[in-house]
Amino acid sequence: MYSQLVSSENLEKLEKLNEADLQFQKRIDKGESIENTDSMPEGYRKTLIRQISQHAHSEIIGMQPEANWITRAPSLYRKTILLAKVQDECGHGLYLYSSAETLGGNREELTEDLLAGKAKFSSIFSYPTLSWADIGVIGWLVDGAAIINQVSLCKTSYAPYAKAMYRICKEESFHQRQGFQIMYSLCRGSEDQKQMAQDSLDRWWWATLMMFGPHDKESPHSEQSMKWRIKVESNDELRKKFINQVVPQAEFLGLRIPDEKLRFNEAKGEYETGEIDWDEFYKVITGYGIQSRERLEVRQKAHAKAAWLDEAVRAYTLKTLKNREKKSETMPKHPA
Ligand code: BYC
Repeated sequence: MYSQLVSSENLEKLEKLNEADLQFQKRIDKGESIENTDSMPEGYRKTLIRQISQHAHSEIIGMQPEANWITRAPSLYRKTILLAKVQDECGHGLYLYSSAETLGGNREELTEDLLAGKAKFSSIFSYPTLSWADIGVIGWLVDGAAIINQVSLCKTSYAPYAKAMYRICKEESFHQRQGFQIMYSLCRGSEDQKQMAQDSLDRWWWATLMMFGPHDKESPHSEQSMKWRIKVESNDELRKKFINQVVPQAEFLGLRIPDEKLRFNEAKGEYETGEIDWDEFYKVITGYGIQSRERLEVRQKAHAKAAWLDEAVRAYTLKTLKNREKKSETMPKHPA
């Protein structure tokens, strides 16, 4: 029902299966990895550039909600950890832009699309961080959800993306643990601290579940992306994994999941939940989240402020290349 609200390319049109595409599919079905030098269907390349660049944008925009708390971290110890984490997220964005570039994606154009509000970034970063506990919840739940998704993506068919995911996951697991540790401290602290942790979970729970994307039957890209093994597990499968993992963690912390319908189904060995507010999800991913506009404005300002640096790097690169050329012209030629 919602698929038509989403501006996505009609992959069926792109993918008229010819012999080369069939051979490509056979490689995928055999579990082979695809390198950037291999031939690939245009739809495969475009789908990857879309997904990888959205992922990169999410890492870069995702620095903002946490960076808001660097100056307000409750101790020097927490501040240094948070600083390192925010820098890691920037690094993740850079790995991912590089990975998109291996497919012919142009980083400047991808960035322009983000700044112009044409490209998506993860829905979760349109929500505000109102208290220190939100930093705990971001690490515990947001990074926790990201790990579930990204561990699965380590097995994606496109090798440079899988390699980036592998490196990112190692850092994400540290992020998740530091978030859980913040929550643990708050939940073992005063009544006010415990209340702050509960309030934060109440505000972030449903938004975190939305990170996995629409239900499989409403996800326009899933079927083809899974055929190509760009996605290895579906949106709903990953969401379920996440819920089964974090509900016992919340119980351990002594926190209540804000879902009256949540219950453990003994027969299936998994949790059942209430329904996500999909109207809210589509509002957020079309740019109408609480802070969607503000996140973009901050990014636009930062980009404009750093324009001089881009120019300086470009001028320096040009100068270095010219010097190298001059040097090679004056070098004595090797006798034939
Ligand atoms: N938010 O057909 P579907 C992090 C869009 S960063 C926004 O299921 P697909 C962190 C989707 O893009 C974590 N948009 O799509 C960073 C598509 O739109 P278009 C970021 C969403 O691609 C800093 C449309 O809805 N992780 O953890 O097959 C600090 C239809 O959906 C969302 C990644 O990016 C959403 N939640 O599956 C801390 C992981 N969900 O392009 C932490 C990589 C869906 O048609 N990405 N959409 O306009 C993926 O795994 C997949 O792209 C998704 C969506 C599962 C997200």
